[in-house]
Amino acid sequence: MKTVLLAGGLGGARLAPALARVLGARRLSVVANVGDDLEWMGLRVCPDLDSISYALAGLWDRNRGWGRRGETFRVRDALSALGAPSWFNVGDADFALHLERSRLLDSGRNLTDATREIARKLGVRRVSVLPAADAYAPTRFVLRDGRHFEFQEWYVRTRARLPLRRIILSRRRASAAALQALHEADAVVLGPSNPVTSIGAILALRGMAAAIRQVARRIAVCPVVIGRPSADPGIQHHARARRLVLEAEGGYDRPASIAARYVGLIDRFVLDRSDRAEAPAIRRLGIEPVLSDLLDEGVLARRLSELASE
Ligand code: FO1
Repeated sequence: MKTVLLAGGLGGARLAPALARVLGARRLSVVANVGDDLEWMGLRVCPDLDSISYALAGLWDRNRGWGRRGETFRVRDALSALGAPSWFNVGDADFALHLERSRLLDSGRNLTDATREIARKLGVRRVSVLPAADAYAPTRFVLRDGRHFEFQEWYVRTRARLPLRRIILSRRRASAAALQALHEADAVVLGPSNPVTSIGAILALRGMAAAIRQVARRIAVCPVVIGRPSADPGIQHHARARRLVLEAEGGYDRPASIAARYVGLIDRFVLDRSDRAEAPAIRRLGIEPVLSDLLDEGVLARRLSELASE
């Protein structure tokens, strides 16, 4: 039994280690969004790939929701003192990873190979972490005031405060390794990540949707639990981004509205028990609603493992 998890940074970093424990690491491949990638100080930064690799290696800063635990920011501070841009906070050890990835890419390796090498050095055991695309494929935004921003400029620099008019997802080719993993999979899980800028950015890549439709069991996990907003300010920023992104797409930050984006692609949609009132609307979409506990990754991973093998 092989399972592929499609995911963004936060949702992927939380769920992937639990899923690896339940399924067995060899049986899991994680395809990470690359729409959040940016060029920073001449280096290629891949936040979602890195969050997932750090989490699988036990290095992820879960409280902050990105980067490594115990980071220092001396390079950022020194750059800032020199007058360099400093709105994107890259930690010192994280900087080292971006330097090494950029060196591997400059030496002719593709992002799939560079990611594999780095994950192995970080101590990721057996789980394959695969970029959704090898090409640079950033998500772009048209703001309501007409300005154009790349993902991180809007998300971090403005803290997702400016309303969006349009979201432009890259149509570059999906990576050969991601397509191959889907080809060999018995189940695919669309993770609890932003349905447009994380999962949608993966689905928009050429070849991806067709590869997913060929997998026997296709499951999505809802990224939202209604009425349980987190007290964590970092997460509020994340939730605001999701609301503005869905608004720009004419949708709502609710389970049934998110499930509607996946019609024709998935058979089952896992949502939190407390949102059971949404289940009939999901069933009317032709998708089977499955209730679980979305705030407990262990419980969720066990439920997903059952669904993947049923
Ligand atoms: N998120 C922030 O809110 N502020 C930051 O300064 C920031 C820096 C950063 C550096 C490296 C990295 O891998 C991620 C970083 N993130 C930061 C997180 C990132 O913007 C988002 O969490 C993801 O792109 C969303 O999935």
